[in-house]
Amino acid sequence: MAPTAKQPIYILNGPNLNMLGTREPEIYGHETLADLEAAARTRAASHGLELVFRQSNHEGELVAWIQEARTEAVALILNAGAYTHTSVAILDALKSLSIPSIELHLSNIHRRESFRSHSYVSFGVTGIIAGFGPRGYDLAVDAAAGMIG
Ligand code: CA2
Repeated sequence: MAPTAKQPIYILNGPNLNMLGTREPEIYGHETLADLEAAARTRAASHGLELVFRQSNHEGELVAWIQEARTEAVALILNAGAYTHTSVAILDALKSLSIPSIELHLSNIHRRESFRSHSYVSFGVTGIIAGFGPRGYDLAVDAAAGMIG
Protein backbone atom coordinates (compact mmCIF):
# COMPACT_ATOMS: atom_id res chain seq x y z
CA MET A 1 0.00 0.00 0.00
CA ALA A 2 1.31 3.52 -0.85
CA PRO A 3 2.24 5.62 2.20
CA THR A 4 -0.27 8.35 3.07
CA ALA A 5 1.05 11.91 2.66
CA LYS A 6 1.63 13.63 5.98
CA GLN A 7 -1.03 16.22 6.76
CA PRO A 8 0.19 19.76 7.54
CA ILE A 9 -0.46 22.30 10.25
CA TYR A 10 -2.45 25.20 8.80
CA ILE A 11 -1.37 28.72 9.84
CA LEU A 12 -3.95 31.26 8.69
CA ASN A 13 -3.50 35.02 8.94
CA GLY A 14 -6.23 37.63 8.67
CA PRO A 15 -6.57 41.20 7.46
CA ASN A 16 -3.63 43.60 7.28
CA LEU A 17 -1.09 41.06 8.49
CA ASN A 18 0.44 41.28 4.99
CA MET A 19 1.50 44.81 6.10
CA LEU A 20 3.68 43.59 8.96
CA GLY A 21 7.08 45.27 9.11
CA THR A 22 5.85 48.47 7.43
CA ARG A 23 4.61 50.37 10.53
CA GLU A 24 3.80 50.13 14.25
CA PRO A 25 6.95 48.07 15.00
CA GLU A 26 6.54 48.93 18.71
CA ILE A 27 3.36 46.79 18.67
CA TYR A 28 3.98 44.20 15.96
CA GLY A 29 7.78 44.06 15.60
CA HIS A 30 10.03 44.69 12.58
CA GLU A 31 9.61 41.33 10.89
CA THR A 32 7.50 40.82 7.77
CA LEU A 33 4.92 38.07 7.36
CA ALA A 34 7.37 36.31 5.02
CA ASP A 35 9.96 36.34 7.86
CA LEU A 36 7.39 34.79 10.24
CA GLU A 37 6.50 32.16 7.66
CA ALA A 38 10.16 31.19 7.13
CA ALA A 39 10.75 30.88 10.90
CA ALA A 40 7.54 28.88 11.42
CA ARG A 41 8.49 26.51 8.57
CA THR A 42 11.89 25.89 10.17
CA ARG A 43 10.20 25.27 13.51
CA ALA A 44 7.65 22.89 11.99
CA ALA A 45 10.43 21.00 10.18
CA SER A 46 12.22 20.52 13.51
CA HIS A 47 9.11 18.59 14.62
CA GLY A 48 8.98 16.70 11.29
CA LEU A 49 5.86 18.66 10.30
CA GLU A 50 4.75 20.47 7.16
CA LEU A 51 3.02 23.86 7.07
CA VAL A 52 0.36 25.48 4.95
CA PHE A 53 0.81 29.23 5.59
CA ARG A 54 -1.71 31.72 4.16
CA GLN A 55 -2.98 35.28 4.59
CA SER A 56 -6.23 36.88 3.46
CA ASN A 57 -7.92 40.24 3.87
CA HIS A 58 -11.32 38.57 3.22
CA GLU A 59 -13.48 37.03 5.92
CA GLY A 60 -15.15 34.49 3.60
CA GLU A 61 -11.79 33.24 2.32
CA LEU A 62 -10.64 32.65 5.90
CA VAL A 63 -13.91 30.77 6.62
CA ALA A 64 -13.33 28.59 3.53
CA TRP A 65 -9.76 27.81 4.62
CA ILE A 66 -10.89 26.89 8.15
CA GLN A 67 -13.45 24.53 6.60
CA GLU A 68 -10.67 23.07 4.42
CA ALA A 69 -8.50 22.53 7.51
CA ARG A 70 -11.24 20.28 8.90
CA THR A 71 -10.19 17.49 6.56
CA GLU A 72 -6.73 18.57 5.34
CA ALA A 73 -4.86 19.64 8.51
CA VAL A 74 -3.65 18.05 11.74
CA ALA A 75 -3.93 21.35 13.63
CA LEU A 76 -4.91 24.96 12.97
CA ILE A 77 -3.14 28.15 14.10
CA LEU A 78 -5.18 31.30 13.45
CA ASN A 79 -4.22 34.94 13.75
CA ALA A 80 -7.56 36.33 12.60
CA GLY A 81 -6.38 39.95 12.95
CA ALA A 82 -9.25 42.38 13.48
CA TYR A 83 -11.83 39.68 12.58
CA THR A 84 -10.97 38.21 15.99
CA HIS A 85 -13.13 40.92 17.52
CA THR A 86 -16.01 40.91 15.03
CA SER A 87 -16.51 37.60 13.25
CA VAL A 88 -19.23 35.16 14.31
CA ALA A 89 -18.72 33.50 10.89
CA ILE A 90 -15.13 32.60 11.79
CA LEU A 91 -16.26 31.36 15.21
CA ASP A 92 -18.92 29.13 13.61
CA ALA A 93 -16.31 27.67 11.22
CA LEU A 94 -13.93 26.99 14.13
CA LYS A 95 -16.66 25.17 16.03
CA SER A 96 -16.87 22.57 13.25
CA LEU A 97 -13.24 21.51 13.78
CA SER A 98 -12.24 18.40 15.66
CA ILE A 99 -8.47 19.06 15.30
CA PRO A 100 -6.54 21.14 17.91
CA SER A 101 -6.71 24.86 17.21
CA ILE A 102 -4.74 27.85 18.53
CA GLU A 103 -5.70 31.52 18.53
CA LEU A 104 -2.55 33.55 17.96
CA HIS A 105 -1.80 37.27 18.35
CA LEU A 106 1.46 39.15 18.10
CA SER A 107 0.28 41.70 20.66
CA ASN A 108 -1.30 41.17 24.07
CA ILE A 109 -4.86 42.04 23.03
CA HIS A 110 -5.86 42.50 26.70
CA ARG A 111 -3.40 45.37 27.22
CA ARG A 112 -4.70 47.46 24.35
CA GLU A 113 -7.97 49.23 23.44
CA SER A 114 -10.90 47.66 25.30
CA PHE A 115 -12.57 46.51 22.04
CA ARG A 116 -9.60 44.18 21.43
CA SER A 117 -10.20 42.34 24.70
CA HIS A 118 -13.24 40.62 23.29
CA SER A 119 -12.48 37.68 21.01
CA TYR A 120 -15.09 35.59 19.19
CA VAL A 121 -12.24 33.29 18.13
CA SER A 122 -11.48 32.39 21.77
CA PHE A 123 -14.85 30.62 22.08
CA GLY A 124 -13.91 28.19 19.32
CA VAL A 125 -10.27 27.25 19.95
CA THR A 126 -8.29 24.87 22.12
CA GLY A 127 -5.83 27.49 23.39
CA ILE A 128 -4.54 31.05 23.01
CA ILE A 129 -1.07 32.59 22.54
CA ALA A 130 -0.77 36.38 22.63
CA GLY A 131 1.76 39.07 23.42
CA PHE A 132 5.02 37.34 22.48
CA GLY A 133 5.50 39.18 19.19
CA PRO A 134 6.89 37.22 16.22
CA ARG A 135 8.09 34.48 18.61
CA GLY A 136 4.42 33.62 19.16
CA TYR A 137 4.40 31.85 15.78
CA ASP A 138 7.18 29.49 16.95
CA LEU A 139 5.42 28.97 20.28
CA ALA A 140 2.18 28.13 18.47
CA VAL A 141 3.94 25.58 16.24
CA ASP A 142 5.50 23.97 19.33
CA ALA A 143 2.11 23.89 21.08
CA ALA A 144 0.40 22.40 18.01
CA ALA A 145 3.16 19.78 17.66
CA GLY A 146 2.69 18.89 21.33
CA MET A 147 -1.04 18.43 20.91
CA ILE A 148 -0.83 16.18 17.86
CA GLY A 149 2.27 14.26 18.93
O1 CA2 B 1 -1.77 41.25 17.70
C1 CA2 B 1 -2.22 40.68 16.70
O2 CA2 B 1 -1.64 39.75 16.13
C2 CA2 B 1 -3.54 41.18 16.09
O3 CA2 B 1 -4.28 40.03 15.65
C3 CA2 B 1 -3.16 42.06 14.92
C4 CA2 B 1 -4.35 42.77 14.26
C5 CA2 B 1 -5.21 43.45 15.30
O4 CA2 B 1 -6.38 43.99 14.70
C6 CA2 B 1 -5.62 42.51 16.43
O5 CA2 B 1 -6.37 43.24 17.39
C7 CA2 B 1 -4.40 41.91 17.09
C8 CA2 B 1 -3.88 43.83 13.27
C9 CA2 B 1 -2.84 43.40 12.29
C10 CA2 B 1 -2.39 44.60 11.48
O6 CA2 B 1 -0.98 44.61 11.48
C11 CA2 B 1 -0.33 45.62 10.87
C12 CA2 B 1 1.00 45.69 11.12
C13 CA2 B 1 1.76 46.68 10.53
C14 CA2 B 1 1.17 47.58 9.68
C15 CA2 B 1 -0.18 47.51 9.43
C16 CA2 B 1 -0.93 46.52 10.02
